[in-house]
Amino acid sequence: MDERRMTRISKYLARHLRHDPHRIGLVLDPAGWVEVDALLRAAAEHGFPISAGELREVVASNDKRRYTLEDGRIRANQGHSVPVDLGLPVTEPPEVLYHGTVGRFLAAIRDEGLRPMSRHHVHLSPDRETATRVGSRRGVPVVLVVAAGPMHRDGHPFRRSANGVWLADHVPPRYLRFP
Ligand code: HQG
Repeated sequence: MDERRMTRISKYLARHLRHDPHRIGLVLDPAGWVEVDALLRAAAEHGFPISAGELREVVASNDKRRYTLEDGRIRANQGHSVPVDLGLPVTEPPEVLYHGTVGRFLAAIRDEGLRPMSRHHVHLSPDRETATRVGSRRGVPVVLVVAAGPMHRDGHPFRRSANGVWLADHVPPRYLRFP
């Protein structure tokens, strides 16, 4: 499959497994899973046929391992805006994590810290390179350093998604270091 087709399928999955399952008549279970058969049927009925082989290939070779396929079901590993409980355990984070953003958000972030905005969690990266990539989606990236160790010891829960993204409910400004 060529790169463009892969990206199109991945974006289609993100839209319907994270944000808008109802658009194609899908219902996610409380943990975000849907039967693969139901997904493929719904996609075909709504003008975007995907073969089972293509789905497997997209899941297996996705650059960020965005999806998990198991026991005939599929779900997005993170990034939902619809309410789902991924059932991820609270986990001790590394001392330092990173968040990639852009200059125009800095004033608000200094003021109120990092907020989940339209997602369920604030997304934090384990390394600077990843955070830089995340920030670059919106413009010239600015990487903030998050004092995850102290935050954890102060009782803030951290979780890690199946693809290595660290998730927090909110990062108060005192745990952030700005460049
Ligand atoms: C910013 C992609 C104003 C925040 C990536 C970000 C990631 C604030 C934007 C994943 C703010 C939200 C998530 C505040 C945070 N005031 N702006 N108080 N607090 N922001 O897309 O972290 O390709 O929801 O800095 O790789 O950019 O979808 O979050 O710029 O892992 O798999 O508000 O999305 O993964 O944007 O990206 P997002 P994000 P996928």
